[in-house]
Amino acid sequence: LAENALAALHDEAYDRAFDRRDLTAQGMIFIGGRKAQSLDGDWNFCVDLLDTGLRQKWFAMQPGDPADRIEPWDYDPHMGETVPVPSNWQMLQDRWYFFEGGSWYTRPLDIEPDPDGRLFLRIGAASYDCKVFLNGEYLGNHLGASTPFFVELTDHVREGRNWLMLFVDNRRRPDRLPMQNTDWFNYGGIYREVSLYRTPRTVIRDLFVTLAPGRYDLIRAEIEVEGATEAHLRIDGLVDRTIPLTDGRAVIEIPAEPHLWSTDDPHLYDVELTAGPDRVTDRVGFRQIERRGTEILLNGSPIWLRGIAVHEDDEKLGKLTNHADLTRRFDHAKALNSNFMRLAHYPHHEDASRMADERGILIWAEIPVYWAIDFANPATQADARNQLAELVRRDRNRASVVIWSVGNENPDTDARLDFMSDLAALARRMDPTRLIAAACLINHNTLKIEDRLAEHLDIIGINEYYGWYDEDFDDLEKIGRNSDPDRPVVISETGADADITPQGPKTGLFSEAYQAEIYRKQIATLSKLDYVKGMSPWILYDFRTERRQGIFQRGWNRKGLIAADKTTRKQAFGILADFYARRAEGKA
Ligand code: GCB
Repeated sequence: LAENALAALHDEAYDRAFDRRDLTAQGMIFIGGRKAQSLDGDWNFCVDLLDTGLRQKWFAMQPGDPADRIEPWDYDPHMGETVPVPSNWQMLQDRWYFFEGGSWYTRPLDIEPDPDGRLFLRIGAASYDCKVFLNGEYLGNHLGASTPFFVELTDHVREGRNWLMLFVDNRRRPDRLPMQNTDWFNYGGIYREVSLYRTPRTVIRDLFVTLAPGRYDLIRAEIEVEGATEAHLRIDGLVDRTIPLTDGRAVIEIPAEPHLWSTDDPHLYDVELTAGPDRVTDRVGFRQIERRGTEILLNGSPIWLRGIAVHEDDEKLGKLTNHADLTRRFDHAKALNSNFMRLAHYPHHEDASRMADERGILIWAEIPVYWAIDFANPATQADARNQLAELVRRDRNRASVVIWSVGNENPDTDARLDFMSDLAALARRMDPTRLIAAACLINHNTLKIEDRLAEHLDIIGINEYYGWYDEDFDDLEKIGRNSDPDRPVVISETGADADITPQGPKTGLFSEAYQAEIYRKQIATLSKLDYVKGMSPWILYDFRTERRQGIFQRGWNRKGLIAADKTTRKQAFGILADFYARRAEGKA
């Protein structure tokens, strides 16, 4: 072992052996209504900055009594320190706060035999690169910090005790999404639920139900089943029909006039699909979201998006999401008189869009194509495409999700245009029923909204910080006048930091009063622009970020309307809430 390990230290091919990138959207199964066995709880844990575990093959170590060993082990995966899953290691121990690297999670898995069934492991999210091992066997590798992935264990488990090991690596790299440079905290670890699903041999892989584009009398269903020639679709009081499958697939349109889902009346239907012995369910709303010229239409009527941006971030929990945190978030959005939320800058927990479905809040969902990522790198592109595909497949039954966003503030190069227009096309192919957006660019020389990507989008997102990074507020008025976009603009970000702790200033930059003033001026200027069809100011809560170490920031971006305690509202909260109340009544 020692010799192998030494040789491996000099063998790059050895590292590449673990770079299969094969846990992708293709391996997804539909999980709605399935019974899951939770694998959450304590897992054995060890940080491994030097990747010793891969080279010493920790994943192949057999559990046993240390006293019986003939050589020393640097780590014992089967005993020792444990951490709770889900969690971010940064939130567990001070000494792990800035740790970026690989770490090992191990737990036993006791399996009862089921010759007629299949077994799938689902990992809700692991940041960023996750390699999966079972009983020493390498089963594959997933990239991307915020989307779920599946590993079929059927042919790999043995009866009785198995050992599951995950190597999770959050190192920032130039070819990742985002790359090294970002403005949110690089949380690591397995931070969403891990579950086991037992299915029959026949497996429903996918079910996408929606209104057919442009129609209110036609439901469109896309179905993918492995091992069946027909499936039966039921939608409460609307549809009850057996659908033939060709090669396990069907795309079908069925006459039906559903009661529409809207922000005022978020009506959901029970949906059930059976295929042989397999069965899944979902709760689905039906609505149209379209754009016409510079208008955004919800169920045919113009709508103005009264939004707020949010990160997945918490003082104590890190990137972990739970029901209480989501409930508070949506309560705050309602208190702002919002009808719209931007889930920045990566796919949030799936429960966020589920709650949005129930509470009637429209959602902008996005992938972390953020700033100057490695647009010319085909591996980066494959990673982005896969994250988009995983997000779309996970959430495309959510009526609340009206926008897929393919990027944020990316430099206008040819490589970026190819990369992002390809993502826009992929999103449209996978889902012809939603609008495509990105946070686009302003030409600061001509003072005009100008971005070659815009023609590939339905909505031009604009992040602008006039009064903050761009001091000359008059420029915003000029940009407003100089621009003449042919499609709707949503101000996807605007704002200013306010440190309301006792250390914070009382006036000027970083004061609460200054932030409030910026909101007043932004609202006054933006509400005069006809083509601006909504905004999602930056941001609901202060959030943790390594890049902000100024005296008023101290490790936090303080542009929140609410402080990091998620309780204390800053003045700007009320200003935005008043504006949205007037907007909602058609008075602003
Ligand atoms: C932006 C970015 C966002 C940052 C924000 C800021 O334009 O999109 O991720 O956090 O500005 O506060 O600078």
